[in-house]
Amino acid sequence: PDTSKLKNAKIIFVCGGPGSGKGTQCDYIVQKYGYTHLSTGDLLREAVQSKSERGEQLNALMKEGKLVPLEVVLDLLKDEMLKKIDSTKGFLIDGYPREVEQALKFEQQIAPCNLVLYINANDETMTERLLHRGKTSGRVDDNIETIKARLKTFHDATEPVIHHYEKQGKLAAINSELKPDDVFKEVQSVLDKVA
Ligand code: B4P
Repeated sequence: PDTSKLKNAKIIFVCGGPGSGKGTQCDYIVQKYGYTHLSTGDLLREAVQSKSERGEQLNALMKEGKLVPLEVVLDLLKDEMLKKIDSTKGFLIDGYPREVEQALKFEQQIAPCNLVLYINANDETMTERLLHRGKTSGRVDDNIETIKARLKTFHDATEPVIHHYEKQGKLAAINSELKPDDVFKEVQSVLDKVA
């Protein structure tokens, strides 16, 4: 698709480990600041619903706690951004980038990001939250084996993204060990300066 319309879009990436509270904080942010929330995890789960062969492959990767191919995620994001660009003040892109290559490709093909929120919790906290959610979520990846694999993927592939943006001075790290409301106070102190 022609993405030239997107090149001046305001873009906030929301990064963090599995279960760190990314989606949770995005819901709060949308309520207060009115950005368009795009969760790559949600977009992929919708793609899986289609029951296509492609969907089956994506589901298998998610079940293993691995990243799906970069082109798949980038195409989903482009399509959704183009649908919303005329009516939005900016995009909150949740769960992306998950590897440095995703960051580079996005910025080459779409636009540079303005800010990266790093929602930061430790492995024990993230594991507990996901196991708790797993009791009712029905998600293929909220079980102990997959959670371990997701944490490994996060440390190996996604932490370098954090350092990449820290070096560029675009990173805002948020302590996500607190209650959701208190985490959001920290998020607001960052966004009030830029939003
Ligand atoms: P995601 O859907 O992004 O899954 P997630 O990391 O668990 O985040 P989510 O937003 O659901 O949960 P949150 O932390 O808010 O990704 C799933 C899979 O999709 C990946 O493993 C990968 O395979 C694939 N994928 C996604 N994006 C990709 C990409 N860009 N490239 C390649 N592959 C990709 O919350 C978790 C739980 O914690 C909730 O139950 C919540 O209620 C609770 N919680 C949150 N904050 C809390 C707090 N402060 N205190 C207590 N509980 C809290």
